Formats: sequence, structure tokens, C-alpha cells
Amino acid sequence: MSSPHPTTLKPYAERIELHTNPTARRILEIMDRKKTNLAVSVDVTTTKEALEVVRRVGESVCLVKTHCDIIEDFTLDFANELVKLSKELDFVIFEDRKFADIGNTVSLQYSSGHHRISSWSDLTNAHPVPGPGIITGLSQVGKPLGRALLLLAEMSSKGSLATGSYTEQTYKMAKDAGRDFVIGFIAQGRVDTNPEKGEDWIIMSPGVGLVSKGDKLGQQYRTPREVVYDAGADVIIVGRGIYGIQGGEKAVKDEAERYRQEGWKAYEERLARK
Ligand code: S5P
Repeated sequence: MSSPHPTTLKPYAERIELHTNPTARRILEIMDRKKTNLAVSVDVTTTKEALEVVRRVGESVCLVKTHCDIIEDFTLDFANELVKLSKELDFVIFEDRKFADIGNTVSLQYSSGHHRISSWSDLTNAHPVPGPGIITGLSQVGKPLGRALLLLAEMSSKGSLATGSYTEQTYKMAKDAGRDFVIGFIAQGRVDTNPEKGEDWIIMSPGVGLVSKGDKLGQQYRTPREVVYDAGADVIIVGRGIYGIQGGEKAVKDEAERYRQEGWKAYEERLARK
């Protein structure tokens, strides 16, 4: 058996000092303080439902992930309410925008338009496919605001093209950019192979479910233990497994807590491998 990835042997708290980006530091601080590596993806289509889910899961999560373009009645008032809740309930806001264009276009998509993402979202993500200009374009907007970026190095969906040398080159692109704005990856496991001393990336993995193994559109699920213990990811991202649970308000809250406990147990077990 190969030895565990060095980052997976370090407590989240000890990794804070390895980051200069304020959002990265805040994520790790919250994870340690609230004992949670759970991010909930709130993929509902009205502001009312979205805020309800956030209020139910807020205490159990380190991050709330949004897709603002699926919310029919999105306004900046909604975004302000989300920011208020993120302070009250202590979580980071991650707009899963998956930017994928040239630097100039993404900087406008990030700062402007109906959603003004950079004004309310602490963290966002981008596909590396256009090349490093996408990082430069987004960082011009986000870095002065203390925001952070994840690169999509792999995807959870069946048949994804983000594998092999694409994934390796994504890691290289992030390293070349430096860690003051790019703080990690969306990936299925540790894509930061052979990290140097002091190098630390936050890996967030979607495609997590305790019950279902997938959906009819190519999504594939693994358990929190497979993601955190076996694959060494830092944050589990759960959508339908939590907000889609039947049984009303309390069921959603309880299910978030169940995932939090599963994710945290897997993290504690991975630390104990030392
Ligand atoms: O590879 C990926 C990357 C992302 S960000 N696979 C994903 O599923 N996602 C997102 O995670 C996806 O857009 C959705 O918002 C969430 C997974 O939702 P679930 O309902 O399948 O848990």
C-alpha cells in the first residue's frame, strides 16, 4: 500500500498557517471550529427555498454552495441575506459558477451582470480549459476583495474528459499561478502529487451520497468515507442527498448532521493513520 498523502495527515487547524489567502484561512478555521468538512450544495430554484435550506443546514456546514443562475427570483437582496446568514451561522459562500472563458470575459462575468458574483461570493471555481488567462482575469476582480478560486481538475460525472494529463496540467497551472488566489481544486481525490514542504491545497469533492450510487444523468456518488479517508479530499459536497431528503424541515437538518458526522469521523480516522 502506498503511504498516505502528507496533507491528509495534517489537522485542518495546522494547515491554516500554510495559507495567505483570507478565504482559505477562513475555510480551515471554520472547519476546525465547527468540526465539519461538509459543504451543502443548495441547488433549488427559488430564493425562499434556498434560504430555508441554508437556515436548516447552516450549523452543520463549513460552506454553502450556490448556482445563482438557477434561482428564478435572484436579487442582490437575496445575496445580502445569504451573506448575513454566512456571518450568523459561520460558513463560507461558494458560487459554483464554473467559469470557462477568456480572461477578459470571465472578469466581466464575475464582477458584473445581474448576479455580481464577486460582490457576495467568497469562493468560486473555473475550468482550466482556456489556459492561465482565466486565473489572471478572475484574480484581478477577486483578489483585492480577498476572494478565492478553485480549479476543476476532475469531475464526478461519468465520461468526464478531465482526467490524466488534463488533471496534471491543471495542478501545474495552479502551482504556476501561486496560492494567493487559487487555493485548491474540485477533484475526486489528491491531485496535488508530491507537494513541496509548506505547499497546501484544499480539495473539495462533489458526487457524495450515503444512499444513492448515482442519477440518470451521469452523476456518480461515493460515501463520505470513500471521499475523505480513501481518496484524501478535504471537503465533501452534498446536494440532493441533503436538501432532497423527504420528511420536511427536521429531516433536512438531521441529514446534514448525519453527513457532517460521517465526514468528520472519516477525517479523524485518516489523521489517526500516522
Ligand atoms: O464534478 C463535479 C463538480 C461539481 S462543482 N460534479 C458535481 O456534481 N458538481 C456540483 O456538485 C454540481 O453542479 C452540483 O451542484 C453538486 C452535486 O449535487 P448532487 O445533488 O449530485 O449532490
